Amino acid sequence: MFSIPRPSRRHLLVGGAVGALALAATAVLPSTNAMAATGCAVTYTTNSWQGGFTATVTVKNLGDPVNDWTLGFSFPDAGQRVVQGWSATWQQSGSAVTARSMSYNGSLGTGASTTVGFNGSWTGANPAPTAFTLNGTACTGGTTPTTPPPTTTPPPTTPPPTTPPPTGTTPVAINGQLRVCGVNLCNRYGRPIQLRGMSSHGLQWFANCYNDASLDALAKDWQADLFRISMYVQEQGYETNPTGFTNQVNSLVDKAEARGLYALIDFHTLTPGDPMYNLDRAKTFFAAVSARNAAKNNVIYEITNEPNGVSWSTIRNYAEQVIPVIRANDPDAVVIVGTRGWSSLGVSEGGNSDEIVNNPVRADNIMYTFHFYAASHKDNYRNEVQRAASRLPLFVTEFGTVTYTGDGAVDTASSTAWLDLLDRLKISYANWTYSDASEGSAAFRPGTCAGGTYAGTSVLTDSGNFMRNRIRTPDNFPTS
Ligand code: IDC
Repeated sequence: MFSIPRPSRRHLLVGGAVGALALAATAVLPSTNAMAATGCAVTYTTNSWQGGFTATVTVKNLGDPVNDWTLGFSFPDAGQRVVQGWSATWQQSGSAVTARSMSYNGSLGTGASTTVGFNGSWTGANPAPTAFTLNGTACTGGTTPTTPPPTTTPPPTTPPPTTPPPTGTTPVAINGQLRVCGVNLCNRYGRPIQLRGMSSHGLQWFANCYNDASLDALAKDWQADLFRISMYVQEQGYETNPTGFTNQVNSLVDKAEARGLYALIDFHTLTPGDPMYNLDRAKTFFAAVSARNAAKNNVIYEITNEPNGVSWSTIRNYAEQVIPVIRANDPDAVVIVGTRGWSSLGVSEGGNSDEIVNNPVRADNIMYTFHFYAASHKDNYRNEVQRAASRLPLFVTEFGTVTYTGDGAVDTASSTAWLDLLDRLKISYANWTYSDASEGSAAFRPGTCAGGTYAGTSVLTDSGNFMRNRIRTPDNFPTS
């Protein structure tokens, strides 16, 4: 059978002309020999724009199972370069490129496939490579060293899909394990998606708001994709009872999983603003939650909420110590790193995103946090997000429709401008808060959580109504 070119992907949100290339070079023939069988099929797809591209490479093992693998190919044009890869160790020498498997995707059974990718640059032209090898064997189809493949079997007319179609309709059932590709958050089809959801308030204060009924309402009535679990570290939070808060977070991860919601585990540092103050606690906490939740595909880790009063290099140093702790247990999960000035990309402390672009965290599959409060943060912040979004993967893990105090009236005009921007850029978000706190940012009226009814609009504040209307619109997640 022959695989067909995959459809061209959505373009990245980067200025300039967008082109798409798709290539599939395979001749897949059944193996009939028990001797060491080799063979492979590769699909290489790019989103390309002037000077840059993102490549998604799916490798299918048609031979005997392997425990690790090296993919090889050559760029046809001398100006093509791998800039930053993911899900493999990428190297380039001249035009020859290799991608070595990671510990978590090295084992590939017969017929199994895995997807890796990279951001690249090009100068003259950006043609797709035409020949690939897997552990030295050309990826032209299933072959055995000694027996020629039978030629009598007619090929089926359609190839099996590389990624099976979803078996459910929840956000996690459709999108599966997420990963960062280029500046986007991508689903298991390698397509950019936006997750829209709500943040809890501090678990130490509002535990009674997070239960089966409230999470049912979030998943079914609000049609949300995401639940942010905001675990304060200070203010009577984690530091006072590490085991208790760790268990509480884990149980909410399970409740999110049961409803097909992504769970964003927020290590909610706020005061003091230096994340290093909590470094040891962060390592202990993330070692525990990443080990416990490694097998799940709905978990995203947010390692520090709002660093403030510290340099970007300190935040980066913190990230480069905490991320390996998570990766050791849960190598494929997306990790989100807070930014300077209360996660304002530096803007609230007189900086901007250049400090991150010039000095990024040395880890792959990560995103950077941006927070805003719509009544306080307006055009200059929106402009910076728009500018940064073509260069950095951004995730709005928290925002309010009100002022930065968390209180006051909904600023409908500014909130609408913000969410329209995030929708257009496919930037995921969580709104502060899914709680009945006596403050304008809370979605529920005071006393709602004691009452136990969460669905519908009668329990909602102005902010809750505004957010439910935004979040309930269809996601239209891509499924191929
Ligand atoms: C606020 C809560 C408020 C609480 C205060 C201090 O709404 O009830 O007393 O924290 O813990 C943030 C923070 C978030 C803030 C929120 C609103 O991440 O913890 O919550 N905010 O002030 N950054 C900007 C605004």
